Amino acid sequence: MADNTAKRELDAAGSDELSPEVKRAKTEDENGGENGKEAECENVLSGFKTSSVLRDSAREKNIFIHGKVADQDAVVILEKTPIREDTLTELFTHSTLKLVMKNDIYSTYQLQPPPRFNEIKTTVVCPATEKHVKKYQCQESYLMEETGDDYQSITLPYIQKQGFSVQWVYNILEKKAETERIVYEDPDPEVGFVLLPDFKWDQKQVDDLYLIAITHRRDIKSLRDLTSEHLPLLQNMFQKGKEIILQRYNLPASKLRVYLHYQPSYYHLHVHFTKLGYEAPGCGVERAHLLADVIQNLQSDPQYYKTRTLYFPLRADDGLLSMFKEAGKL
Ligand code: M7G
Repeated sequence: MADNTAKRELDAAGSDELSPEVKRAKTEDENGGENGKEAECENVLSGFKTSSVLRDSAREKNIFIHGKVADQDAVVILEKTPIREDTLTELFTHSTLKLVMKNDIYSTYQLQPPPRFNEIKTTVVCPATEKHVKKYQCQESYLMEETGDDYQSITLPYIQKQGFSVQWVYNILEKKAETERIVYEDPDPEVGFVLLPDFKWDQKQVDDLYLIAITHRRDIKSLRDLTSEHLPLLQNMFQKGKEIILQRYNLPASKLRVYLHYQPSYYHLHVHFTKLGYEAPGCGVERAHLLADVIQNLQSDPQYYKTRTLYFPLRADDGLLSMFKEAGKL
């Protein structure tokens, strides 16, 4: 059972102590966007044709589907959302109960709630590339070992040619998309960043809080590019990110897991802020590097990430894995 602080509804963020930036973000949220005020839109999925199920999980209550939307390849992710404590009274009052079985003191029911409690978080990638389809497919993975030289000779040329587009990141930085979702921005071109909800988070409860901080600098692809030159940037993101999350979501730093992925999917430096206790996809030790450790490592060795052997998982059909194989590294 999660703690009470985490269970607090996001409206609790209405504290008067909010900084001007955070207040601005909250006001914008109130005008549209979160907490059930989403605007209705055309149902782009009404003609969706399923080609295959890439992955599904009864435990996680989600399904990843590959298909077509108006002849374009698409990946659709459907995910049942958590049940919120603050909706329980309404849920119990307004639902219909159907008895499934009763035995002594035990009974099970099908509870049929009003439609608003039945929302399914839906993510659509369209047009989806083959790389997107592979990203979401259930696959065996392998732990790779990459020296600094391997990065230069194998990984770097590969990601320069084959990486996912980071257009969505530039759209955020240039205020062409998700503008109303921005929680905080430090506009400084050197140490500044934009903090906003990751699209994996529906923002209905802090239990699965997930924000990303995206740097304004566009010349840092990943952990591998970091040197002590970037310490002011990393410290600024860490410090301000923690402060804003405390003010807005009432979560102290001791409740946060703040990390970078290596390898990331998108090669534009960003930091993941997730709630400790929430098993966010990709938060395992083989992929997540705590920002606190990254900062300390760079303080003790300015070239730490240029020279260290780094380990990370790759899926069986990842093109990068083939490159490592061809180079006799697997
Ligand atoms: P990553 O470590 O590069 O890759 O993180 P991962 O997706 O394999 O973890 C990128 C993060 O950005 C992920 O947590 C994504 O869920 C998130 N993300 C990706 N896209 C395309 C978007 C987007 O369009 N908007 C937002 N807000 N988040 C996104």
